Amino acid sequence: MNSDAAPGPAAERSPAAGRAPAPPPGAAAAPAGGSATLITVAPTGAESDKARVPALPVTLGELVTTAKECRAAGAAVIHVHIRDDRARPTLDLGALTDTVQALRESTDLIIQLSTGGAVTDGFSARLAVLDARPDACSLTCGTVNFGDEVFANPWPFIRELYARTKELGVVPEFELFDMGHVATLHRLLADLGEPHGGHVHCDLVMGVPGGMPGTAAQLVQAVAALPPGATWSATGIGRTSVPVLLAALAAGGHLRVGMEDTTSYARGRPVTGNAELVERAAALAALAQRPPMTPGQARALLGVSGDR
Ligand code: KMH
Ligand code: ZN
Repeated sequence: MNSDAAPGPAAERSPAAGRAPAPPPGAAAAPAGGSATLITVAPTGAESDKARVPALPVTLGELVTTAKECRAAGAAVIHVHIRDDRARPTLDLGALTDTVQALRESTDLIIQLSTGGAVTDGFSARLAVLDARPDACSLTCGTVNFGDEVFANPWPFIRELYARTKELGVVPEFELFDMGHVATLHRLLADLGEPHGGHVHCDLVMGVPGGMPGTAAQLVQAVAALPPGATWSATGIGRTSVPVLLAALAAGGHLRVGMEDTTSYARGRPVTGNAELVERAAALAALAQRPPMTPGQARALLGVSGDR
């Protein structure tokens, strides 16, 4: 969805830096980032067309190169969608497994596979993504209008996917496109308990046409509604990318950037590669006195074990 318009310095605190103390229920969340910022890169997505966005990484080679560049620029997590040999989105399990292996061999990034896929993907294929044995996965907490399409996430699917993450030891990141998704996250945790890894981390996906707007006021409202002790990242789609990034830093959150979410660096200036989006995020995080987290620090924050 894109509606446009040197490894990070080590954090100054312990590897657990970035995990927030639990605020009382209902209170505005305490700063979620400690002294370091978790940067996730989402390099590809399922929506942009390679013919229109030539810099989009769609082959395994392009993805590995992008991953290394983004790691060097300050990313700690990579959110992965893959494409087939005609650059169309695919959830082919063999290709996903090869991708996890290749990324694991070439970087120390936390590998988070998308279980959202494309709006056309069925539930069984989306569940099967976990069989590629990533470190982590996205888990969207509700259905949302998605431009002219619908991104379907009914409760029974959410519940089954979450249960499967716990069985397989995959750390979920809860994707929240709307305030109703926050309510569903509370319901999910009440029903099935804490995630694998023992820590709740969310990503506010803002500015999707049909979801919550990418504004500072909306971000503050969403953060205040998160479960106590949760950490969070935010990403703004399209032209909301920079405002959401700045609001997230100001509110103590973490960041997701990448060509899945925006293909314009600035008005009229296409992104030339994912690394420049990570570089900008890392520079702004450093300016905010919260430099990028290393993957090792991110593993400690998120509860991702390093032994897969
Ligand atoms: N491509 C969107 C329909 C996710 O990765 O989990 C869904 C998406 C969310 O990108
Ligand atoms: Zn995605």
